[in-house]
Amino acid sequence: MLKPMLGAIVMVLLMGCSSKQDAVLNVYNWSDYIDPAVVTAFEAEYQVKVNYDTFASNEELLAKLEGGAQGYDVIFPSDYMVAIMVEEGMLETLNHDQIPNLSGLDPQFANPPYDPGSKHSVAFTYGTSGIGYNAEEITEEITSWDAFWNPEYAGRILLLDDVREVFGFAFKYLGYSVNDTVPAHLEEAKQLLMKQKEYLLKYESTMNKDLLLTREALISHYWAGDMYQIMDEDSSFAFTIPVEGAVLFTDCMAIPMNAPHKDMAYKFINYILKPEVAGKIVNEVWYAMPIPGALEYVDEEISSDPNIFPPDDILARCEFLTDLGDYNQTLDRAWTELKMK
Ligand code: N2P
Repeated sequence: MLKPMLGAIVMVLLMGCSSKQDAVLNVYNWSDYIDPAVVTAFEAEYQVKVNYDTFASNEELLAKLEGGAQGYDVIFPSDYMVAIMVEEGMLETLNHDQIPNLSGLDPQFANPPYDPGSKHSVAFTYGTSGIGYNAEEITEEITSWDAFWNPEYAGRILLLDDVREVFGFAFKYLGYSVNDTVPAHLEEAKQLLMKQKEYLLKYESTMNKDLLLTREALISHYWAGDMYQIMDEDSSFAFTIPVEGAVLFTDCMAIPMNAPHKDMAYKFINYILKPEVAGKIVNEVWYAMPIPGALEYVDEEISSDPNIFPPDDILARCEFLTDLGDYNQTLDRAWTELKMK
């Protein structure tokens, strides 16, 4: 009599333990985009194991999910990619009651054009791309995208491995919108980028830091915060948002429709929005977060930097990417041709 009862008690205890161990959250984010201490603190507070995986572009994220990846609970698509994913029915309609800290989001970011009312996404960070370079070797001040065609930098130039970012800056350089859909303009941009390949080291979005720090690369098309992470390590480097303007982005948090741990996903998103947590993240990744209450936790050096928290005059020459619908295929074809040649 006692034995089976003991057995049952042991079973219950074991199940209790294993369900604790089973508490898991699978996060899929851009690389170098969180303070690891924030993840550790979240794991401790919620008794959960966070599996953290990274991607290098919106298109990689989309392809991964379209390819049938099932396990992700929180993903970080940018603005235009949120629109694409909503259109494809890939994102959970968010229950705002489970994200009380949404109330701390800057109202401008709470109702964005790519996702009115933040129905499927929550703004995480914002910023621009631009040009990072070794200012000890390049003594002239870089102000224009034309630097990428400077033969003096031949073989040491990196461009982001990112279709929208590359055509985006090429369009800006030509005086068009980053969202241009005129085929003749695309051809013009493609020819220009084809010529640029003579000077290119490679299209790259993740190894840029190493390549710059080891001096293999001299100059890179890069996102501001990532470049500031390098500048924090080595003061030889500088960053600029070119005069012609650049891509402006809002990266977001979202829950895939088929996420296995939705409750925990909500807890994670809500946690990231806490002002003191957001402040820690900004200090680590050097990207702005649209949470006014977080500013008191952000180092003055960061919050006062116009490349990180861009003021209106810089914002005015930059542009958000939008979903181009069917034209994406035309752009993708041009991108494939460019990379293959
Ligand atoms: C973070 C990359 C930011 C991506 N490392 C810009 N959308």
